[in-house]
Amino acid sequence: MWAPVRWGRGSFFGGAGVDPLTLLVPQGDWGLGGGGGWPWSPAAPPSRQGALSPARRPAPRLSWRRCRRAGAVRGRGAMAEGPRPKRKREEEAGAAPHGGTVTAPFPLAELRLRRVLRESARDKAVFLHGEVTSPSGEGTDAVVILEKTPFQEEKVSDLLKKHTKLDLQMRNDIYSTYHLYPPVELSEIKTTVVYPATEKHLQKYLRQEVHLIRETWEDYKNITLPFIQSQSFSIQWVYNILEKKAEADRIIHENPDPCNGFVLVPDFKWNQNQLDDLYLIALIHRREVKSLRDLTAEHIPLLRNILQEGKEAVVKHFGVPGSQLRIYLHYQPSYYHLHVHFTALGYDAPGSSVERAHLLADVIDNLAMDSMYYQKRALTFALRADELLFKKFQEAGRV
Ligand code: M7G
Repeated sequence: MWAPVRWGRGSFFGGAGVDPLTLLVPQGDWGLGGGGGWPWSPAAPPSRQGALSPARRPAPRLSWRRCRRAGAVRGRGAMAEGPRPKRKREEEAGAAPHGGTVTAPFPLAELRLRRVLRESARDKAVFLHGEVTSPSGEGTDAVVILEKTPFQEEKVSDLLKKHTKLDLQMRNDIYSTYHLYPPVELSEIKTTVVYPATEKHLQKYLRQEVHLIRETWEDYKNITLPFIQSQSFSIQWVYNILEKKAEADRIIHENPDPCNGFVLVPDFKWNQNQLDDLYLIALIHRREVKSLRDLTAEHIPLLRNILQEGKEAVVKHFGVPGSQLRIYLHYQPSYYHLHVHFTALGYDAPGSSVERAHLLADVIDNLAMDSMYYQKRALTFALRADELLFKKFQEAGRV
């Protein structure tokens, strides 16, 4: 049975620490390597190797709040911060949900399918809007993402030998195609659940017409910043990682410095079974930096640490050299707590296109040339037609 647990207001799992793939995969190997095999390392799963246990991790001596004060004396760098979002104030005041441990899996069988939000033949993924029908969750929206995972080289021979059925579809001369039915342990479907899902989550996954926006610094201050402060996704899941309330055993690397430190963890999108779609995120310890727009030269040491230490950690844990990594920030991000994406160069990761991804090395160079670079230049990004931010740009006559 599953317990009626609040998994966070508007956040993915909101710190529940639940492993979403325990929902469908009996081995529960999402992100944990259990039974997954680690072909690039004969020893323990790389995600665990060398990861500092909370006990071994030196306690930060300074608070991230002191970074904010240090930043605040730098004039415009502080201005870029703006007033604190309402939600953030509520979370700090203890109003936000966090921390609780969810022990039971999500009740997938009790989900009533409302609609298919999006489906992608190329990515072999489908995004569903469902409603939990069990008495305790009656009428609560959920987003469920089902995604076929890449093949794992070391399991391919098992697939050939242990398939349960092979049905001929067609044959023509030397060519033939079949339906192969693999055994359950070789037919994993990566499943991601957002529950309870907000309207904003539903919008995020709904296929929509998109438009390019060219945002000046004035637009940012007058349109985007007020919007972020009133609307953005909860970032409780980020605080849970930073405070080791969730995903603590998945940490690949940590620099505990409250001003220039960060935590590197496997991204939600990566099941860690194969390197082809390697995806990690670095979450900074300090809390007042929302996005690229807030960055000034003051943040260069932090960004350099992420670039340098992140690359070292990835080569150490996964054997992937820095020259095969795409390391970048999103603008606009979905979550306004600065984070950096690390993806395999050969992987066409969602969000790595020119209208969204900003290479970290370029960001550092830009800031070194001009501390106010990101408070001066216009930035381009795509918005879906039904997004509130798009409507705000429309109302302001900027689209
Ligand atoms: P983003 O650029 O803010 O937005 O990136 P995007 O999701 O539109 O790309 C946030 C990144 O954090 C994404 O790559 C997410 O897959 C990842 N992410 C989101 N959540 C809620 C979690 C989580 O709970 N744990 C981990 N490890 N990654 C997450």
